[in-house]
Amino acid sequence: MADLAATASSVYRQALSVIESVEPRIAQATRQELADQRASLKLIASENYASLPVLMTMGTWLSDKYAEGTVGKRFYAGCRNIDTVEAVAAEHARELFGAEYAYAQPHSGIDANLVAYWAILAKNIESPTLERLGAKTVNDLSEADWEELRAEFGRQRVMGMSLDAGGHLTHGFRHNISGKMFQQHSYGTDPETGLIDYDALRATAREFKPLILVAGYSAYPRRVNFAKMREIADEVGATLFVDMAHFAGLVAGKVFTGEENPVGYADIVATTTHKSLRGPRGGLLLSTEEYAPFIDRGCPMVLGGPLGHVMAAKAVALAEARTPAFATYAQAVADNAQTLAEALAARGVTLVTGGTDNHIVLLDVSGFGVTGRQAETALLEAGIVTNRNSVPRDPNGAWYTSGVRIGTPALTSRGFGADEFVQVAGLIADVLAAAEPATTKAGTPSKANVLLPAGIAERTRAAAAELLDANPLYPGLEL
Ligand code: DSN
Repeated sequence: MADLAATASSVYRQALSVIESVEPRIAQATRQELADQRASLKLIASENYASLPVLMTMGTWLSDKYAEGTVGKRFYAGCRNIDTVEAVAAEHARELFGAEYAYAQPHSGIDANLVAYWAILAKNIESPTLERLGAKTVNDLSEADWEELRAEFGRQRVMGMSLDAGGHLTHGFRHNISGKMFQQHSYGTDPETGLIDYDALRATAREFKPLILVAGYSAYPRRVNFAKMREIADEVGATLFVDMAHFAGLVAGKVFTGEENPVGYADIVATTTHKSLRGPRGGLLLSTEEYAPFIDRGCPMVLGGPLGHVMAAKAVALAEARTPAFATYAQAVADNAQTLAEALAARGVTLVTGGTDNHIVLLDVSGFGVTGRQAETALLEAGIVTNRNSVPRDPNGAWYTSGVRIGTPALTSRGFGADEFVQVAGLIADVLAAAEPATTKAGTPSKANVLLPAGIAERTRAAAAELLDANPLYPGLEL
C-alpha cells in the first residue's frame, strides 16, 4: 500500500493528540518508545517490529467485548464479531502451519503453555478417571474421589530442557508454576558440543517416564529434530508438547521443514505470535483433533476473556505470514544469523555450540572478563539492545550469567542484510573487548557494574546510527 505510511502518520498523530488530552505522560512515553526503537540496534532474539496494519488492528473497540468460551459457544451474549475474528485467526493459523486445530485465545506464551499442560492433564488424567468412576464431569465426583483426582494431578511428570541449556521457565523450572504443578526433570546439552544429545535424552526419559515431553527453547541456537523427539515420547508413553515460540516464524516461512517442523510430530504446539512470527503480543496453540476439545476449555479454565483486538491483530499477522514476502523474510532471518555468528567468531567471540542454525546467537562472554550482565550493560550504553542469558552449566547463575543472547528477527525486519550484520558483529566485538568490570568498595571486581573507556559508546552509537538511518523503522511514519 503506497500511502500506508502517510495514512499511519495521520492516524497516529491524531490518536496521540487525543491521548495527550487525557494523560500526556502516556502520549509522551509512546512517542519516546518509537524514537528509542528507531535509534537502537535491537538484537533481543524474542522481539520484532509488527507491521503498521498489525499495530493499527490492536487499537479498536474489539477490546471492549467479553467473549469467554469458544467460537459459537460463549458465556456472553453479542459475540458474533468476536466469533468472526477468532475463527479467521484460527483459519489462518491452521492453513499457515498445516495444523488440524488452532486456538487463538492465549494472551501470552506462558498462558498458551498453561492451557496446553491442562489440556494434556484433562485428556490423560481427568477423562480416564471420570470414565473409570462412571462420572460425566468433576461435579459428579464424591469429595474423596475429587481429592484423589487432585492428588493425581500433582503426581504427574514433565521433562523439558533445562533453563541454562536454553529451555524456557515454563518447561519445568522450579521457580515457575510448571515446576511446582509437576514433578520435573530436565535434559541438558552435551558438555562438549553444546548440542542436544538425543541418546542421553532418551535414557533420561526412559528412567523418568514423563507424562509430558517438552521440546523447544528460548536460548538454544540450533534446530531440533522433532521426529526423534516423537520417537522418544512414543517409547515412554509421553505426550509430545513443543514450544515453538521462538522459531514459529521460521516454521511459518518454511525454513524449518520435515523433521525440523514440529507440526505433525507434536500432539500440541504452542507459540507466541510476536517473536519471529512478527505479530502482536500474544499466544497461539496448534494441535491434533484429538486434543482440540481439551484445549477449548482454556477459557475460562486457565485464561480470562479473550482479547478480541489482539486476536484480530493475530489474524492480520497470520495473513501476512502466508505471503511469499514472509518466507523471504524468514530465510533472511536465518541467513543473517549465520552471517552474524561467523563474523563474531572471526572476531574471537566464543559462541555456544560454535554457531547457529536458527535465529539465535548465544555469546559466552566470560573470555572478555565480564559477566553477561556487564556485557548487556556495556552494549546498551553503546546503543545495542541485547539480553544477558545463562550459558550451559553457567558458573555465574541466572542473574549475572556468563552469556548474552542475540537474534536477527527485528533488524532483519528493518532490512538489515549480510553487510549490515557483519558491521553489527564488529561493533559488538569492539564493545566487549573494551568493557572491564568496575571495582567494588571491597576492592574486588564487580559482577554487576562495568566500565567502558571514554568515547567507545559514542563511536558505536554513531556507527549504529548510520546503519539504522539507512534502514529506517516504519519508513515515512512521522508523528
Ligand atoms: N521472554 C521470552 C524470551 O525472551 O525468550 C520468553 O518468555
